[in-house]
Amino acid sequence: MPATIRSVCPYDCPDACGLLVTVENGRATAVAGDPEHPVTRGLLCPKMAHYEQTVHSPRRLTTPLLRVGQKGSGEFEPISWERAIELICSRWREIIAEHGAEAILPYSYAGTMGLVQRNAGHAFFHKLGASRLERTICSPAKDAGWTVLMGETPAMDPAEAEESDLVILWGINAAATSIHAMRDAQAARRRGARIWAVDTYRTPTCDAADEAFLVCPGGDGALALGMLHVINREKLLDRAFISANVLGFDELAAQTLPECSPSRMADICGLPAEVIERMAREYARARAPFIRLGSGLTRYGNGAMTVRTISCLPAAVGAWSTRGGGIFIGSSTGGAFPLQPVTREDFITAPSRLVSMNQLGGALTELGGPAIMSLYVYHSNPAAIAPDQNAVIRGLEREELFTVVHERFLTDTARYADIVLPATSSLEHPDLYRCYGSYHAQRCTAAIPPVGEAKSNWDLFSLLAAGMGWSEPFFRLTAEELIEQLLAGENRWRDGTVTELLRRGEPVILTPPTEPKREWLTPSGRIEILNVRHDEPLPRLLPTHAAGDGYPLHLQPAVTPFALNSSFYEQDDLRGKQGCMELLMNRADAEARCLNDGESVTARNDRGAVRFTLRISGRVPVGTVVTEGVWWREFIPGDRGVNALTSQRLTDGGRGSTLYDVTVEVRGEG
Ligand SMILES: Nc1nc2c(c(=O)[nH]1)N[C@H]1C(S)=C(S)[C@@H](COP(=O)(O)OP(=O)(O)OC[C@H]3O[C@@H](n4cnc5c(=O)[nH]c(N)nc54)[C@H](O)[C@@H]3O)O[C@H]1N2
Ligand SMILES: Nc1nc2c(c(=O)[nH]1)N[C@H]1C(S)=C(S)[C@@H](COP(=O)(O)OP(=O)(O)OC[C@H]3O[C@@H](n4cnc5c(=O)[nH]c(N)nc54)[C@H](O)[C@@H]3O)O[C@H]1N2
Ligand code: SF4
Ligand SMILES: [Mo]
Repeated sequence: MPATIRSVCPYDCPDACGLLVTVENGRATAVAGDPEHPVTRGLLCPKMAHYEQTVHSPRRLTTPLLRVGQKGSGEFEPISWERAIELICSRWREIIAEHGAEAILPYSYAGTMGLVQRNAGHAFFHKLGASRLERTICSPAKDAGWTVLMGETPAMDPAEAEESDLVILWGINAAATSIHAMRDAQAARRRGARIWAVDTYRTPTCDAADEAFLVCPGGDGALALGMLHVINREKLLDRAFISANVLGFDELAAQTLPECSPSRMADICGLPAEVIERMAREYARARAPFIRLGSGLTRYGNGAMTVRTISCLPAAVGAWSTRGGGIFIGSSTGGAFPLQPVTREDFITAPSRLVSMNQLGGALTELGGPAIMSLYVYHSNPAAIAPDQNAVIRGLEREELFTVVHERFLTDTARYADIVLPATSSLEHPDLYRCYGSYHAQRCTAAIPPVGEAKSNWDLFSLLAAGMGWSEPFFRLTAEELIEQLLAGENRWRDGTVTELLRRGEPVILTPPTEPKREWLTPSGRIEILNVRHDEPLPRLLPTHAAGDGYPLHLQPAVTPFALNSSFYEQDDLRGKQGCMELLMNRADAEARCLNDGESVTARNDRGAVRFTLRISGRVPVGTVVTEGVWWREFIPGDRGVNALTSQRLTDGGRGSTLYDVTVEVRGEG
């Protein structure tokens, strides 16, 4: 008899959907969205519709592997778990004796978002004294920019969007990356709202919007300043809201805005002055304008400043005081489940050095004192997803670097490993999930036994701790016991009833401890457009990094609806929907370079050269080229993916990646 088991989507997506998994004879045979989940409401994205094909893919790794060929060749032989653990621990002991523990670097990110499995290595590496990884690849500039203005103010409830009359999807490809936000926007539209999309090319989200505004990459700060200029000039401000809630609007108006006329901002953001004027008026006159801010526009040298500048808009027009109005950058539900019982910062005896995950290439090839001698990768695929792929691969090719990769698949990174260890999928281990697109949380148990000899992140760190001869009882806890520690005690986010529902595997909605949209958790208690504690007290125009690089085309390494970063390429059907690794280019740019549709082209800059299939497309404006997805090397025409073109430079706040801040030139092969 098939059983239906509740689970949670583990991927790095804002939505953490509730799943119903059909299990027959220990195998998952179907996956559906949980109709009773308050946010999912039965709706899954195309990626997860056949998750069983990922879980039971013939490509799954099923035993530990030892490298027998050259690094990168992908030649391995199976070994036992005992031998694998013994090889790893003995090599680490040697490295620590010779170079110190900081010569070991863990690298992990978001293969799974479960609170136990995602953070399972922290305690182990803290105790080892290894270098610490700064996990900043995604969008820390968003939080950095928000915090300058809003301090610790929690996010509003994004479901309020349904009550807005103007929903602005700004730098977010919601139709692909946040389908429940798209659903909420469409619900608002059925009640009369308009939807705007602000992007750099015509995404499926732009198609679903009433109006799309295409800006130059990194130009949104200029757009927002131009709008603020008009709102101020035409007295469309909410003066009562500003005097009660905002610090420094007059300083902004006096010092920054005079320089930001729509005609000047038009040159930077690429939208005509009259469009900026119209956007300003319609935004200010909307009853409850709602901005959903994505991550795309944050991955630039000016990303944090852009977020800070856009976040001034709802303050200027008092959007916060109406239901449905405001701006949502992501929910921060971390307070509901403090992670110390899992991450065990108390195991740190002396804080070791921090290495940015965005600068892995530099760390592996240039860092001294001590050099990195061992890399332990789990639930991440840095050879594909990290910027400056050529530097990363030069590092991974170092013969003396001892690389261990814990993975579900033989990824581009696993191909460079000395030892590969098979990982469970989310259906094979328990965990507790919260999310960043809403306020729900859910706990789940394993739905099926491990595939082959796969082990979960946590179980593997228990084995490694035993292999190192450590006696702490902590490392002998089970994942279920750790989940229980995270759930223990009530806090201001969840009372006893909610915690009990979590224990039973029910999806719950957490309640932020302070009331969003009423209290501003900044030192002054106001929205700080003027923040005197910051190096830049007022928002202003900042250039991008790539502006100075001297290449003519902006490159957008954007996402596809049919994959999630480098995940899901194992599913043939999903990969088939993507076709091949394309470069989308406007006809005018193609003609100027004598390039034809379908032709093989090379995009290059100072960091690398990447082959694509050219797709001439009206979706991209002149001056911008786009590629979607982070392809596995085995499926691409050349030997480098798009990240051979991206750089290790960091954002202006939050030390984030600047993956979208790239320029290139493109040539045919003929
Ligand atoms: N299908 C799918 N879903 C995903 C992912 C995926 O790879 N595929 N990835 C997941 C992860 S890890 C994350 S962080 C989220 C990210 O999800 P989003 O927040 O949607 O971020 P991105 O898709 O990176 O970028 C959003 C849009 O910003 C645009 N953009 C780039 N630069 C600029 C700019 O300067 N200005 C403006 N206005 N727009 C710009 C891009 O073209 C893109 O369409 O999605 C998650 N969900
Ligand atoms: N060009 C380009 N580069 C990008 C992006 C982009 O849009 N374009 N997006 C960037 C962003 S926003 C992010 S967040 C990063 C994401 O970068 P990553 O977090 O590295 O994400 P994935 O590429 O999905 O790789 C996750 C890996 O974890 C493995 N995995 C899944 N579950 C488990 C598990 O339980 N245990 C173990 N050990 N392994 C598991 C999967 O098989 C997969 O290979 O990429 C960044 N890089
Ligand atoms: S990837 Fe996102 S939208 Fe798709 S099922 Fe998972 S949580 Fe839901
Ligand atoms: Mo991300």
